[in-house]
Amino acid sequence: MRTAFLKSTGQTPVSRDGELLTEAQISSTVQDVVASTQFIDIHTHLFAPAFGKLGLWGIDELLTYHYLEAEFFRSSDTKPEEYWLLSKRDQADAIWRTLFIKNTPLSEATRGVIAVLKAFHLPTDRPDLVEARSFFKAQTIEAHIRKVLQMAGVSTVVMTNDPLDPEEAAVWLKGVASHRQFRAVLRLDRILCNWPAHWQVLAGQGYRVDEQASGKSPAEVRRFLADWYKRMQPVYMAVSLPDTFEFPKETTGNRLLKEAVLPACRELNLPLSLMIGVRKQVNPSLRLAGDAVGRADLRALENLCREFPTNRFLVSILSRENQHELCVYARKFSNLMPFGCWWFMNNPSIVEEITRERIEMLGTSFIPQHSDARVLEQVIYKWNNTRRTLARVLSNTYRLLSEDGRGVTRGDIQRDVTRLFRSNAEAWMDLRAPASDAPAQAL
Ligand code: RAT
Ligand code: ZN
Repeated sequence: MRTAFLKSTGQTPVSRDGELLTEAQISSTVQDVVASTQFIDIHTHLFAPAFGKLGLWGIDELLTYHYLEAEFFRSSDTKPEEYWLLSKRDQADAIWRTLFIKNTPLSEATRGVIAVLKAFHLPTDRPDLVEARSFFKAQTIEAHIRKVLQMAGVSTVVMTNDPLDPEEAAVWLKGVASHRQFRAVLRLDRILCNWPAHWQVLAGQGYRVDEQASGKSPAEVRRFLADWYKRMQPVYMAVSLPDTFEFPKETTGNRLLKEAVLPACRELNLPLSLMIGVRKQVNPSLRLAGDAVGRADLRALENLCREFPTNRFLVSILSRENQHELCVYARKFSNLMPFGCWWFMNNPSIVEEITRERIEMLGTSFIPQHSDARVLEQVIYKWNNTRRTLARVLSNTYRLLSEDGRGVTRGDIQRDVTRLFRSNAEAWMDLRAPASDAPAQAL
């Protein structure tokens, strides 16, 4: 069927797969395609089962997510120092009572817990968590992971792997079997943002580095990254940077960025993810929930994209005020890939605004979302929310396109959704399953 506009101009549609959709069909087709396409989740804090206790899942972890802890302290008389003394189970009970029973769970993060409970047919309004706890206790992790990823419509999740985290490094050093659905990322925060506190760990492992990152240090950090590349087979390297990040500026972090990380990314053909705009620990008593946001000067990003045209930068920005500039820079530099609506940006109203803006300025040449899930089951609600918002934004965009004179087919919609949620990531990262499931070599 052709659109009214095409009929009225007498224009012959170009030959493309499928019939042109009417306005009424556009929205149902978009919903269908968005629901049936398997997405790649390019940034999470989840772990493959081989990492044991590092991988968080279940009701107590869902309720003690730091997004909920921040909300809890606003509605409870419990002081952070009292809360941290409680067991995880007691913390979860306190949050459930405060945010879900004494108050209506209206916020994005609280609604997320409700959506997860509903997805598993668990009660959403009981005063206690007995049923939910016994459900999660009965799950075995491997099968549960498969089921949850399938429910979320996600084929592959990208982890966040810190080689300087002692607990995590110990697992890698033992040798980890690769997992079909979990890919690694080499996270560099400790190296690039707090070198003075961490250089000795590298020195202790035989890398000839010093506190000033002088002399051979950058070359030795490159050797360290190459060694960890062999262990992790990461799909990119990543760092989260403060709102005050400047480049170029003579700092230890920038020297290591320029002389170690960027050359290593070029040699290994890996993109570098820059997540810019965090203001760490504005309220340390809240621990992980104590970070905030600041507007960044994106000229630092401009300088990096221009000075290092053979490096590729995957970029997410924390401040709403920076989002438009990010789109403008992406129009200037094809080695810049905007991704996701990160952390404080991951609310439906803001996701809608940012995604609309990105489509208007970049078409499909960006990656709209990642889940940032820290607790396995969060992928269910986070991706459900993304699909809901995306379907609205895309339907509206296709309706406008159709009105403007270019009818759309299901094939067009499928190609676009696949590009947004799969092919852009695949083109930037090698996401093919590692060759064998044999344990990675312990180096
Ligand atoms: O969104 C979060 O959970 C934050 O705490 C951060 O972990 C952030 O996503 C990051 O990767 O630094
Ligand atoms: Zn994250």
